[in-house]
Amino acid sequence: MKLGDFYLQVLLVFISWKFQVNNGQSERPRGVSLSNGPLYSNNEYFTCLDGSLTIPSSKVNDDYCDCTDGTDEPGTSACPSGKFHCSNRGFRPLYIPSSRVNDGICDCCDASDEYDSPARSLCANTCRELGKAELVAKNHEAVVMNEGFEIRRNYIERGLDTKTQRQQTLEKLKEELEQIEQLKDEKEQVKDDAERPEKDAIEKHKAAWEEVKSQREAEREKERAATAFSELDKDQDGRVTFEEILFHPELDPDDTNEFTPEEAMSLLAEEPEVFQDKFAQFVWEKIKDKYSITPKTTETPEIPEPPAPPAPVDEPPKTEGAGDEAEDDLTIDEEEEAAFEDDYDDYDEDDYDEPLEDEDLEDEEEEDDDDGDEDIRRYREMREKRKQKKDQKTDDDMPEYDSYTKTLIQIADDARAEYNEVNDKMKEIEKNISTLEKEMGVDLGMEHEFLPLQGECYEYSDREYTYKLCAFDKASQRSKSGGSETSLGKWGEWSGPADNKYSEMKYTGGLKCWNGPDRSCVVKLKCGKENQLMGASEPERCVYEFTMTTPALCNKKIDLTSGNMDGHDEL
Ligand code: MAN
Repeated sequence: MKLGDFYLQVLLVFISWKFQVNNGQSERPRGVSLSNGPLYSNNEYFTCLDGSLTIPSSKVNDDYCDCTDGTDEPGTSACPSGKFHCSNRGFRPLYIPSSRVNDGICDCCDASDEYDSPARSLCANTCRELGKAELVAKNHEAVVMNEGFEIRRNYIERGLDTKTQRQQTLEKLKEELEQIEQLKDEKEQVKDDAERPEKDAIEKHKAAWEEVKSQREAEREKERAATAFSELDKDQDGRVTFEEILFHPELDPDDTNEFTPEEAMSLLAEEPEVFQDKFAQFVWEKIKDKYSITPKTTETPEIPEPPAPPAPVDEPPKTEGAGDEAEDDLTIDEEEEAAFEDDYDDYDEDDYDEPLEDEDLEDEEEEDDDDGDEDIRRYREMREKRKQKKDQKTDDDMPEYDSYTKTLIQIADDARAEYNEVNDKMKEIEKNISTLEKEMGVDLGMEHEFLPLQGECYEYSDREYTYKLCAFDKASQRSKSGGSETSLGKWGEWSGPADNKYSEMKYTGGLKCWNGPDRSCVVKLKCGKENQLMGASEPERCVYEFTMTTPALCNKKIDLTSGNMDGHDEL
């Protein structure tokens, strides 16, 4: 090679290193975009793009960083803040940090970032394939968008219809509420009017009963005083003396071991002895808490003959309706009792106050067959039941109301029932109004297009959890290994950016995270043919992110024939 040729060759390599040639049309330094090309076109000098310095043009891409903004080295990795532009013809142009230039890794699909690296031969130009794939994807998106757009149209119709319907229903409910409120007031008046006399009559009845009870109690107290007097009057001479009192150390007023005559007399109103009247008047009150009246010993009644064995088994059973009429409505227990009474008519039940002892029946048991034993046992059970029943009703139970009071109670009961019925109806209407107003209060999109999602729930499962979104209501998580649902938040608001507000929902105030915030969830929405949860993740602890597709967001109609897939908003 001649010396001249050699220099020419070196010059060409240098030029190709510094510049890129675009279709032979314009030359601009390597790593500079077409639009920035003119800024580098002066052959003598170059001014850094931030205006901070002007340098000779020969210093552009000389692998030495002069400009603080890195613009003098767009095609080398000399400037830390430099940016390399890949044209990526057939795909999308791209800026990469110039530190990635010739680093052995292919960043640009046209391989232009590895122009002077051993990896150059390994970096194929994949821009055309990527461009094609992107076109297919865009085309698919456009098809989905157009289909979703039609569905959205339908959503809008439904949304607006429902909005109108809801408004009408709300008005109707409010009218109904007004009417029922009036009716409730009327019923309340009737109830109050009925309850006043009822209350008076009941109080009167109770007061009379209290009076009777206190009279009875006074009577009993008098009897107890008389009994005590008689018991204390040891010699039965009609007087209780302090000596007789001294026989009862439990009456010692200061509860010491020594019960003195003075103390005994102090109980007898400072007298040595008292007659019954004075005892009842002054003494009994002082000692009644300490003195125990000797319980009466009741005589053991003679045990009557045990019941006769029941009728032989082969006796024909009583036919239905054969008994007297009152027996027809008896319960099983009562029937059983009545049958016994028929069998043991001769027995006076009061003679059986003491339970029969087994020994008393032994002889009988020996003689009787098994049926007889069984009957005796049942008879005793029946008698015990009756006794318990009797014990339940005592003299201290208030007697039934008189018929006038009963009528007043009945009238008030009826008025209460009518009032309650109207009141319940009113509450139901109020509840319906509140539910409806809550539903209507939700922002369902500019054209009500999100209405079909309201009240619907969607699920997504990963390996560990099943996530659930009930649109405009709540988000939750349930472990696949069991356990209860964890709230990830309740409907909060639309949280997309100002120009795309309806692209993101926010659910807040979920179950508190241990040592962390209340759980919350963001739902990122994008256009799709169906309402479907597509993913769920937890980018930060207890902060969740769902992705979801919905036709409600397919708001563009794309002309697939024009090749321009950007679409336009339908007005
Ligand atoms: C549960 C789940 C998780 C969450 C932890 C936090 O296991 O709700 O998603 O990260 O609690 O303790």
